[in-house]
Amino acid sequence: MMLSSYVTFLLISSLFTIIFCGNIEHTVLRGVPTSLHSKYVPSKNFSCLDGSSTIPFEFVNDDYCDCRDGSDEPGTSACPNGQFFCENKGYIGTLIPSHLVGDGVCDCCDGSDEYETTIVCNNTCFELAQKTKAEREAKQALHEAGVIKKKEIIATSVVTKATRQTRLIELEQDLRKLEYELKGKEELKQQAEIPENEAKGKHQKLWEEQRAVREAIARDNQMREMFADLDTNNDSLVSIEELQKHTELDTDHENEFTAEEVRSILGADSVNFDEFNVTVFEQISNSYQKLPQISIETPVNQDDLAATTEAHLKQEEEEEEESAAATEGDYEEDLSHHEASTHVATSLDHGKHIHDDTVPEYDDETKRLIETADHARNEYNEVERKVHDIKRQIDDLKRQSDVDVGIHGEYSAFIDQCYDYEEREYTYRICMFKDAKQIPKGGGSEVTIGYWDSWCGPTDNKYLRMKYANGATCWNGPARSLTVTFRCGIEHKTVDVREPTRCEYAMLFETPSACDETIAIASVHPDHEEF
Ligand SMILES: *[C@@H]1O[C@H](CO)[C@@H](O)[C@H](O)[C@H]1NC(C)=O
Ligand SMILES: *[C@@H]1O[C@H](CO)[C@@H](O)[C@H](O)[C@H]1NC(C)=O
Ligand SMILES: *[C@@H]1O[C@H](CO)[C@@H](O)[C@H](O)[C@H]1NC(C)=O
Ligand SMILES: *[C@@H]1O[C@H](CO)[C@@H](O)[C@H](O)[C@H]1NC(C)=O
Ligand SMILES: [Ca+2]
Ligand SMILES: [Ca+2]
Ligand SMILES: [Ca+2]
Repeated sequence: MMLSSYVTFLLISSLFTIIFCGNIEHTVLRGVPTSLHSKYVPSKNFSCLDGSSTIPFEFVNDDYCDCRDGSDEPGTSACPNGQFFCENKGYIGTLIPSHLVGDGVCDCCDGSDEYETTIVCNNTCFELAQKTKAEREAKQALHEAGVIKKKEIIATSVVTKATRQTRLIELEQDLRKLEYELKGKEELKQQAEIPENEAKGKHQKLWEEQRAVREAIARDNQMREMFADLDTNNDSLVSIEELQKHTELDTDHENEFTAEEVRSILGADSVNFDEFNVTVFEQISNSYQKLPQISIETPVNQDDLAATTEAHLKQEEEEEEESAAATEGDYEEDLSHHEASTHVATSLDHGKHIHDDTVPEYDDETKRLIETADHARNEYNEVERKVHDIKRQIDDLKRQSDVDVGIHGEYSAFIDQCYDYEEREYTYRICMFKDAKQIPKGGGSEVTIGYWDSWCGPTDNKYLRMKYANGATCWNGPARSLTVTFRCGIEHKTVDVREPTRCEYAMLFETPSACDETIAIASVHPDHEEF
């Protein structure tokens, strides 16, 4: 582990700066990096590399720590902070902490850290070099193949972008035309609707007037009949005694229907026809019930009365149904009409049709006007639908061209694409530049783990990562979010999903779009073949 991390460090930082010399056999210079040989001159006193002190050269590598920075003991483990240089001939020279020198474990691939121990280290530098080379070549091959695909994506992106632009211009022209057409259609619609509304209004008003007349007549008939019924002694007056028989008019059902209560309805001891019409009828018409004929002469017990009334009502309902069936051809049957009529029928026969609310059929002229207006409306709606459709297309195109698909459009293949990743418990679905979801495999509701937010790679490689934020809130926690990291691959595919911190998901995604031209080109660079 230690070795490989140093290898990496040196690969990155000083691949070209390390000069390899073939024959450093001076044990005094053991562990000294080649680049620092000029500082270690046996004929001179040694100055610690940090300048803290100067010591005789014999103190270098004498297994006693003299310099604060450990620079006098590169070849021993005397200084805790010393650094030993493995020459690693055939591979890459590396620095290791000097406490690893002579610890019985081979840390340098050339075994030079164990020169004093009895351990014989196998020199693995050659194999390491082979392995590293193979790995690097594989990586280069991958990037090479990926870059070919990436270039195709970029080429397609250029074409798509141009097509999109052309289409956008076309659509915007179409939209202007259609909006102009729509304006015309709207005017036509309004023009057609004016006479239509007038005719409909006229028709409605006429019908309402007729209905009002019909209702007034019905009311008068009811009222007249009720007065005649009530005036049992035919003296053209309704007296307290006459009304008192109608106990159904008693509003508080606790006590009897007293003379006082009846007087308060009549407003006097008796009322004539006109007074009845103006002051009494409205008060009692809803509750009033005709007394059965026998009840006038002989008092009857309550049960009989109830039974008679019930039979009477039933008969009325039946009659009502018959009459409704009979009028079906003239009026559209509807529920409210039927209910209203039945209700009225409980008070008086003549009330049957006063709440009939069905508007009669329009006359031919009105029908023609409605037809014309309908036609104008349909034409308007048709154009309006087209306008909506074009606007939606324009929005889609604009949305697509607004997406940041990389400097050269290398991520353009992601537009409107979704990718699934199957895991044991969940399917993770990422819809690029839109959202990411976690879908339970055993059923249950899917959870949005983030909505497209931004590219969030480091400043020198912004397109390395993307962020999906503001997902569904965790129970008792923050909103879910997802970071996608891209790496070079031949296909677009998710290769790993994790939740390293609660509610913060991490996805690793392979795509040719992330392949690197410089790595691909490096394979033909001869300098890299040597160590
Ligand atoms: C080394 O340093 C000592 C005293 O610190 C001095 O006497 C000696 O001359 C120096 N030797 C060299 C080679 O400079
Ligand atoms: C060196 O390699 C041989 C066989 O290849 C192995 O038996 C031996 O243990 C190795 N020595 C060390 C120190 O790893
Ligand atoms: C009142 O007149 C009606 C018919 O007009 C009649 O049937 C009834 O018997 C008369 N009642 C009395 C009490 O005269
Ligand atoms: C009853 O009174 C109304 C006014 O409230 C009136 O229009 C109607 O003609 C009167 N009916 C009779 C039959 O007098
Ligand atoms: Ca020393
Ligand atoms: Ca060691
Ligand atoms: Ca009377």
